Amino acid sequence: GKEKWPRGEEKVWKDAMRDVDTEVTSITKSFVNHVQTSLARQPYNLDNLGAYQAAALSVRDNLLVNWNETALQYTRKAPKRAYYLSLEFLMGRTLDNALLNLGLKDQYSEGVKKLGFSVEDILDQERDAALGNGGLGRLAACYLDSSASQELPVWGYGLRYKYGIFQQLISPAGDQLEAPDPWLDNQNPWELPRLDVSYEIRFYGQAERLGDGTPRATWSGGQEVLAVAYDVMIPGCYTKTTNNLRLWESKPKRGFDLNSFNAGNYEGAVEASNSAAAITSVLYPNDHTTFGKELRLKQQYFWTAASLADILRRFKNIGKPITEFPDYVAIQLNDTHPTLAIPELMRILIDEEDQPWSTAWQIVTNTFFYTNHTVLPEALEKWPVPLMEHLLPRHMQIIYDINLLFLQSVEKKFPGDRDRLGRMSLIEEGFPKQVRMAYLACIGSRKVNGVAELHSDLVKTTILKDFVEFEGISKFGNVTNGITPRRWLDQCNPELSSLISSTLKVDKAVWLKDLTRLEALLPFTEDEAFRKEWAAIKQRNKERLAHHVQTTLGFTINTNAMFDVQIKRLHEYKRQTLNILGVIHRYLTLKNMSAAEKKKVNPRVVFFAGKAAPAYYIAKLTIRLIVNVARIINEDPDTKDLLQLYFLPDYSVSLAEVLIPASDISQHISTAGTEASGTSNMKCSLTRMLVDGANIEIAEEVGESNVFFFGHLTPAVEDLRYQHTYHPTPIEEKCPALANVLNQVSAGLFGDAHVYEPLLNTIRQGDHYLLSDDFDSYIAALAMVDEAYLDQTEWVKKSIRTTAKMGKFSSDRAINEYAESYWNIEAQKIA
Ligand code: NBG
Repeated sequence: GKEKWPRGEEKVWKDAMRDVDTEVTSITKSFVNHVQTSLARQPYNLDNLGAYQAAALSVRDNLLVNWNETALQYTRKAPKRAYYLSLEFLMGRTLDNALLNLGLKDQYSEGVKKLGFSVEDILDQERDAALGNGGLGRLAACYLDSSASQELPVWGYGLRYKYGIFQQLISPAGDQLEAPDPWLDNQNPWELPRLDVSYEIRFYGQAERLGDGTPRATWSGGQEVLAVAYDVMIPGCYTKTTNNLRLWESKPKRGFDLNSFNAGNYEGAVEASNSAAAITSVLYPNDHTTFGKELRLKQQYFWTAASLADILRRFKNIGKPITEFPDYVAIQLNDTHPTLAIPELMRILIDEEDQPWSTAWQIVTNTFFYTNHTVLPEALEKWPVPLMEHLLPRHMQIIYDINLLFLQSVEKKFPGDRDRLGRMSLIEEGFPKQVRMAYLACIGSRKVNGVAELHSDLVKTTILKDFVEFEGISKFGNVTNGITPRRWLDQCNPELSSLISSTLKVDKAVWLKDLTRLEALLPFTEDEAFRKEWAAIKQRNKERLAHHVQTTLGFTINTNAMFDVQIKRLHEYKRQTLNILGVIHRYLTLKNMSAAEKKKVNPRVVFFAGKAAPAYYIAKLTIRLIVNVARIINEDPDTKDLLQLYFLPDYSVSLAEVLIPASDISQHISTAGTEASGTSNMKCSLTRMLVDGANIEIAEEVGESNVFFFGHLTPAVEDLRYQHTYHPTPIEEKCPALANVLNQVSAGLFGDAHVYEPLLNTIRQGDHYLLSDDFDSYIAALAMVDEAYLDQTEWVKKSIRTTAKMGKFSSDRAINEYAESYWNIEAQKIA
């Protein structure tokens, strides 16, 4: 039939348009006003997308007031500020988060309902801002939320990629396919283009030392590109403080070259403008690998140079001498990606501010802080010297100068230790020579930290060992990662959030900003009614996920089963392969069971989600194996009631928000010592496994009986690898159960007999990630999980206890550690 127009109550629409104050709240007024003016649409003919845009613009008006007041106050009071430089900000959706932080969710839900919309439908229209690969980018987003919520003067600086992380599709054969993510196509109501804030950024050209007894040089020629600012408001939770995330877009300096255009060379004319725009066109979809691509280096310099120019201009407005820069500015380097900020600030101080070398170096080394996010060797950034000399000739000179002085001081402390000089040099010998960015970041920073206790210890004892010996241990610290409880509890699990508030009789405004208050839940583990409600919420969250999968993929999921999730980037070190081989083992075991034995088995649904880097062949093969195993076992009448398996395509922040609250158990099963911290372990906050990253600290907090550990510990890993290389034992001997699983795959039980050989061979030969060492113990741990799940009372108690003890893992705790022990900044009350 014909749809009724307008949706909702006609009187509310009319009153809002005529601006009379009857039942109409200011919310419906501003909503309808945006429909008519900003969107230029007829209010009677509005779809969900239009409604989302109107709601977003209306909420944005609220944020703008706070954002302006915050900026004004920072300018007036000129406190020391911190800047978080990150090449990735994995923000996800904004509307729900903004509504909750402003405390306006209920009013908006009611307002849009009167106009004929459901707030859930509206929220669902928003596209994720997916300007990141995984944990590193999501951590940056959590830290922005926490900075604003803790009223800290922190700004983020990043790039405004036209295309975020690719959309993942699964082909009929089960392969990952990548499609572009044109997230800006529907316009982005959350960004404010600041055409008035722009800087010229130079590439290539010539650097010439003045040779006048000063360290100064000139840098000229080459290509000049414009960096234009786009601002994104970052609202704190129940506070006026609304900070800023400034993202740079690249533009050609002048439209295009008119001379070539007039001479009929249209293509030549637009070429230069294309190459300028290309810099911020796409996020590189790799984590934990570097490729030495010129465009990536361009991104890094473009972004750090624009950000530093902006920070410097703001500092200069205070009118203090440049030597006081570190008293007003702390700059956090999120991994090595922004390390060029170090030689860039040196260049500005020396060539433009005319400072002596030692003063400049003093300023630099008091301004920067460096966080390392991985010890995997393939992830440590190195840039070829010839590329650096070509693209950034002046910076390469400065790096050589830094290196010379640095090695002289090393030589002084360790005379004659040539090996040490070679190991510590910023330049790695070879063809070509390469600049070691982690070393540059380390010596150019005031402090260096890792992201979990275990990881920070590994940083100090492995990759930066020589630097600890040279600079002293006090420069090296740890800040264990955290996650924001606003998004990862209140927003994604609203029922649990209200149960917590009503049980504790504490407003969520309080406990969401002091997560240690969850400890007061502990006594309620003994309260049966509370436990029932806790379990019922989990059940409804599982049904919500099942509904999502049914409507998007058409699969029917058994919601009476245990939900077991592994959701994160695909990577060998994260061992999704161990998990899928474990699933096959379970399948084979079930196939051999009698009907009576099967009766005792608790059904399990295993979910995988995650993207693989497009060039990461083995990770993509793992996806293909998961998809094809799923096809066989989900159809097998012998087992399908007891075991289901799904690969959910296109993992994203918003998919995580549906998956995480529905999980009974989550797998964090990286080889010991390889996962720096992990943050999905905190998000899933129930039962997790293995002794890596922050899992150990989680177990310390929640109690070992609430997690399931297995496998070898970090100190054993090197020995085991040595054994693999020099005394290999055939898998048949070492681990018959695993050998059987591998043979079944090889024999074609899941189709494509030959296709998986390269994946299986990573285990048969070398087995760098120690699957054959840990498989038996992994299977035993899974059996313990099954066992524990049978006692539902105790299981729910475990779940409550775990949540109650998660206080430490709030990103508020983490950001306060950075603020106090690293940046030395203080909270600012915005009146
Ligand atoms: C990742 C680690 C994770 C960690 C996040 C955030 C990189 C280079 N590192 O373990 O692998 O949780 O950083 O610190 O992406």
